[in-house]
Amino acid sequence: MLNAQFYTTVAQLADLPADSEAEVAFAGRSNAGKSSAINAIARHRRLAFVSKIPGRTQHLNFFQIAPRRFLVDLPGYGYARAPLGQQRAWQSLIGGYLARRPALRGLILIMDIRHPFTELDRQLLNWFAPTGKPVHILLSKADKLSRNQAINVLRTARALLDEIRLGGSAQLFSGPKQQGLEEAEAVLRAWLGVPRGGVADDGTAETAKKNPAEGDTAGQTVP
Ligand SMILES: Nc1nc2c(ncn2[C@@H]2O[C@H](COP(=O)(O)OP(=O)(O)OP(=O)(O)O)[C@@H](O)[C@H]2O)c(=O)[nH]1
Ligand SMILES: [Mg+2]
Repeated sequence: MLNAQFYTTVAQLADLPADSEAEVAFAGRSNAGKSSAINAIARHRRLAFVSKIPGRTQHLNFFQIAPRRFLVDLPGYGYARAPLGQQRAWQSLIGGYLARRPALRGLILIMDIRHPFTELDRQLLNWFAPTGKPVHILLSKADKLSRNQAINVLRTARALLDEIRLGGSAQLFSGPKQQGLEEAEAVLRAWLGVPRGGVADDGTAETAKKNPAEGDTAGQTVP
C-alpha cells in the first residue's frame, strides 16, 4: 500500500506546491470513483472525500506519499448541472495544471466500467496526448459487472488505446472488492520513483523504521 497523508488543497494555479518533485493526477468524470480509488490505494477509508453527490471535489487535493511526491485528486468533469461559470473555472484550473505542470509524471484516468470512453474522456485523452506523458486507465466499479463482462470491457479499452496510439495502459479496479490495488500501486510507484519500502527524507531506508500505516492510523487523518 501507499502511505498517504493529506497535504494541501489548491484552488488556483499560483498556489500549487512549489517544491514538488513528482505528482500523479487522478482525473475522470464526476462520480467515476477518483476519490474512492485514492482511498483504496492508500487503504484509508476517508482520506479523499467520497460523495454520493456528483461534483463534490472542487479543488486539487494533494496527498503526500513521500517527501515532495504527491497523488492529486482532481475535480470531476461532465457534471451537466454544474453552473457554466464553474465549468469554465474547471477548464482553466485543470487544463492549466495538466498541460503545464513540470512535476506531473502521469495521468490516472478513472472511468466507470459501465460507461467507459465517454466523449469527454476521449477529449481529455486527445488533449493530454501532446504532453507525451503516460496515461493509465482504471476501469472502476468492476464489481458492478460479472468477471467475463469486465474482461471484455478491459480488452476493448486496450484495443482502443492501441487504435488511438496513445500507448496507455488499462486495468480493472474496484475499491470495495480491493481489486487491482497492487497493479495500480505498482504504476504509481514507478511513475513517482517511490520504491516499495521507500527512501526517507534523511536518506535512510524507510523499512528500517516503524511504518505508521501498519497498525494505528494516527496522524493520517485529514486536518
Ligand atoms: N460499487 C462501487 N462503487 C464505487 C466504486 N468506486 C466509487 N464508488 C462509488 O461511486 C460514488 C462516487 O465515488 P467518488 O470516489 O466520490 O467519485 P469521484 O470521481 O471522486 O467524484 P467527484 O469528486 O464528484 O468527481 C460513491 O458513491 C462511491 O461509493 C467501486 O469501485 N465500486
Ligand atoms: Mg472526488
